[in-house]
Amino acid sequence: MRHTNSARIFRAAKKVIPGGVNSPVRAFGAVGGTPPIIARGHGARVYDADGNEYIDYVGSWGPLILGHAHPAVVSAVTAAAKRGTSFGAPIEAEVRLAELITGAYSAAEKVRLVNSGTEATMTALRLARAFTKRDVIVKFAGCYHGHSDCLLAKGGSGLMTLAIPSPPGVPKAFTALTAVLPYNDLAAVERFAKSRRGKIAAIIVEPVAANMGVVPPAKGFLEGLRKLCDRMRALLIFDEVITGFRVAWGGAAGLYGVRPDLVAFGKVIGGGLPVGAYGGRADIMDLMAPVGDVYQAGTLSGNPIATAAGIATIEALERRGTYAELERKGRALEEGLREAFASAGVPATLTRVGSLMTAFFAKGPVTDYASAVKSDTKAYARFFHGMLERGIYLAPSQFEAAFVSLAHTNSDIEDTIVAARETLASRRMKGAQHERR
Ligand code: KE4
Repeated sequence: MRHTNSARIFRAAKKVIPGGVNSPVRAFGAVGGTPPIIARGHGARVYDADGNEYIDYVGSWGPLILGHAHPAVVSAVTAAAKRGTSFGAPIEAEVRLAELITGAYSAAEKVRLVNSGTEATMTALRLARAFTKRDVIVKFAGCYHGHSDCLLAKGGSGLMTLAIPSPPGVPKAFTALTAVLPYNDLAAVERFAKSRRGKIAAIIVEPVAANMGVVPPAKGFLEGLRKLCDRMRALLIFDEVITGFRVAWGGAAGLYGVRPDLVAFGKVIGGGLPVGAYGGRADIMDLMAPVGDVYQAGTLSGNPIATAAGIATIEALERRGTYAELERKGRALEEGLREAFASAGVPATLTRVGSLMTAFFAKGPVTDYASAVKSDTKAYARFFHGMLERGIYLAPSQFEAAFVSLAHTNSDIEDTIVAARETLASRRMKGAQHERR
């Protein structure tokens, strides 16, 4: 594969953008090498500036559940743009998108649209603190809820990828109010709750963790958090920025039958355009200005273009059989990869919920941050590049998810498994095993 144009463009990027990227995980820091500059996408594929073609499992980190440049999304966005891109005034499309979200997700009696998952989780926490009149929040090591100050403590995603424990610039006073506990460890949460009686405003959790790689909730974990929040009169916040409309029509709340008090959305609800949302019980949401006094605002919140993309995406997902298809494709990829790792004798733990999955280079089981970080990230990096050379674009980090879309075909999945078999048998991986001994 030629990468001349990507190399040239990336050199230019680094002169004017820190690290040449507008989001750290894109820079290939964890896997090495120069990221291909993506020129276009179509369906399950992306094409780089040198014309190389890849089957894409990043999918813009989750939003592209329909695949790239889906006709319904492109025509909705084009038509909306012709009517004007933003008015800073109420429009019907934002009502329609809010109705689609509240119609699918019963715990969201009301929602407010914002422009990113970070804004959604940041505001949900502010709301929880205002509603409970308490300050302490609980999050879980390896979970990532965006880059707002009080949520950056021991986060996942790029913080894990780049091994940034608690980033500079965040006052200790801020993270001092954030307790970080082990994911899937209910006893640890109960112990902490006992020590902070009456002080905890909320527990925020990725109901399926996907920022330390995919780590499903242990049996009873989410139910236990729900009961504990009820007992201590704290709020349970589900961060469904990744899982919302991804793992089920009703999100992880619907899949596991646990009802949060507040929820954050992003990614899929914007269909590739900048949309986040927070929602929940109407009595809590009505504390938000202009009804109540809790403040959050946004120039482009609910804008016509982004809401058009979100509506087109969610309406396409409403079709019968969508999630059964995503489950079938996800299972086929998981089973094929598991067999490829086993026949190559490479220790791996595959985790999956629907179309969301990770292959950890670790014996496993992987149930939390401590077990996820045991993964052989050097081996992952070799696997990543072996797959990239064979036209398969995986997440450039062991601590992210692979996303299967409705655009991935059975032959895409089969080609991916063949590429995995070839990569795992290649000298490149042999080198990794040799190093490990
Ligand atoms: P954004 O602000 O990036 O829209 O959303 C933040 C966020 C909140 N909650 C969860 C569970 C998330 O996964 C995210 C963002 N996810 C990362 C990938 N794991 C976005 C990719 C990136 O940072 O470039």
